[in-house]
Amino acid sequence: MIDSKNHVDYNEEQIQVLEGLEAVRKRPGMYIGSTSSRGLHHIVYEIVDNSIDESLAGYCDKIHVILNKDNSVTVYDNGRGIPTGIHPKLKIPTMQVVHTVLHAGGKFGGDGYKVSGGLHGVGASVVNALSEWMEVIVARDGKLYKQRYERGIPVTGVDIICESGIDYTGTKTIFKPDEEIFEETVYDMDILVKRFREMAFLNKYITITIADERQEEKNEIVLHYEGGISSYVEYINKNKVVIHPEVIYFEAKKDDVELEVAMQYTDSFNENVYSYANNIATTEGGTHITGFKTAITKVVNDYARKTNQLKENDKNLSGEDVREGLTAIVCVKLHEPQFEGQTKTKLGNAEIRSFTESVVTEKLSYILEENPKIAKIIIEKTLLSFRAREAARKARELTKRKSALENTSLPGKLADCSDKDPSKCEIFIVEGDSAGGSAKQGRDRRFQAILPLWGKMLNVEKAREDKVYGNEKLSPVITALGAGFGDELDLTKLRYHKVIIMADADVDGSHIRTLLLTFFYRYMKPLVDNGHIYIAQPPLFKVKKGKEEHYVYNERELAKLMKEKNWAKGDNSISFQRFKGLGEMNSEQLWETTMNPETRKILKVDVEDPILTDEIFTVLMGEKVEPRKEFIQKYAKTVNNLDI
Ligand code: 28F
Repeated sequence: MIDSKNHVDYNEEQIQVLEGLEAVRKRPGMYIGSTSSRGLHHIVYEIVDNSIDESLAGYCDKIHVILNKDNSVTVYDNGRGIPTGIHPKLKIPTMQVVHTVLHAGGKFGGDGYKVSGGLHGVGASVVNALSEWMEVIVARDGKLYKQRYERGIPVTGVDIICESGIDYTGTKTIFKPDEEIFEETVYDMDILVKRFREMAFLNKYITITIADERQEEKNEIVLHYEGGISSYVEYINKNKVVIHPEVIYFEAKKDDVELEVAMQYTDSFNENVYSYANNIATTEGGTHITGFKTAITKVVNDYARKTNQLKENDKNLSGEDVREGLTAIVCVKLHEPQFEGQTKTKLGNAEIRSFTESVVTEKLSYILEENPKIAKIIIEKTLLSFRAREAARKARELTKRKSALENTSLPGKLADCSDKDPSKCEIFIVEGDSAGGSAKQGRDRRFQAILPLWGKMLNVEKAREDKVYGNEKLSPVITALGAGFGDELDLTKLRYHKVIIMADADVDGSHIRTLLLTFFYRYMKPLVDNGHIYIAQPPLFKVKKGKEEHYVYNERELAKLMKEKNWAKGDNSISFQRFKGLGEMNSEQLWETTMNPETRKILKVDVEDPILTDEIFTVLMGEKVEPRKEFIQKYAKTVNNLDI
């Protein structure tokens, strides 16, 4: 309320609103995870999630997202439109409540499924607080209402900007992320398309249109998959070799819980099972996944025994055998989901386990009975895996017995470090003896171990576990790390908490690096998930002018250095030494540029998007040549030293 002397005195509610916004702007990371690019994209998801909630309630099937020239974003839907009436408790329009009171977005008490973003629905008010400005336009009751906010604070009322003749309903939100908050304010279209494609797969009745209007030529993508999660499985398998043509799909609803499952086997050796609860990716799994895995293992074993493909005295197929090569999406929708785990992405509701287990048991048994051809293919695949696993176990026993006999506990080539506390130790896996040599000289032997790689490498993407045992390049790595691999992996036995891949910056170096990453990702994934894998960044150039010398790690840094020093490329008092391989550096150089923790650059390998990562390994390392060629041709223009 503003009195005559233009003095604004706030009532209790308004003070609460201001304190809320203040808190958000002071610690934005608490609400949206980070203010980096990830946070910038997260606030779009928050707004779109409100439209998705409206769709889950059954009132919206079209959502538009537009990236505007001024880096603002427009989102609009054809839902009912946010109510504009005065909120009974807060005595201000509901539309204003939703955008200014923290956590007021809890739309549906009883009847709907609250779909909330990764941080579980911080809602539109947080986005508003972190936006330089936001405008919301609601079409409802035949009228158009509009309110404008600046950094979360209303600068207009909820004004009627069109009195009548509005024959549609919906909500439109336009907002401009605040440059005072976000380090990065330029949107990446690919990131948004990937996320909204996932949303369209998970919500088959929705059409999400996303348009990039920041350039002259407009770029619009329409995302709609009436096949829902079956289309999602087909999309994930598009570069794989599937072993039965149709996706197995079933759904069930009991009381207020909905379950949907889509699954299809491929000839690959890895498992791709993804799960969601109310559209939130449950990356840590939970009761729905437990129920699903228990059920499919039981159903496949029962079917294999019933059809006599598993003999009386054969051991049971393990869960890993049954899931080898399986791509599956398990989705549940429920009221009051309990999210647990480190990143709050593990479903905790106990009743969901038995519900999922009984539905999957009943439905999958029926499908195998009705489709004996598909059933036979699946059973054969799991038996193959079972036998290979048995062979791997025997190979493992043999290796253990052999090493016990010859007590070659650590590979000969390993130059170990003296400290025995794994949390302080790091191991450099180095390609080539010359680099290995100078690395051994250059290192700090208290906490740095060196393992030079030699022999023929194995592309594990196309090999099973038993092949890994015999491989002369990989087994020294497995032995040196000490934590085993595959089902046997035990991180408590890991001897170094930093595993640093140090390979040349050339094509051969990147090939060995990719093969190692494929091995770690496919057979030691917890090592990647727990942030133990790093990539050393050797310098690309040494630039010398008189006494001054600098190491730069890529072309961009070189250009930056030349600009900062105001040096001209033509100036022949400057010498450039391009490092082809690690071996070219002496141990001293290798130590200020690549190994010394104080001055080196190492890249931690982390998997942000498991589906995309799986696709990249499948395309780059898998059986099919065509998708690899397409991938390389698509990205070739951005990579300068590529030979196809
Ligand atoms: C571009 C972003 O925010 N769409 C939304 C609705 C619809 C309702 C609603 C939203 C009332 C008090 C909770 C309408 N009619 N798109 C959007 N569409 N919020 S947000 O209600 C808010 C509730 O707080 C809506 C009847 N019930 C709900």
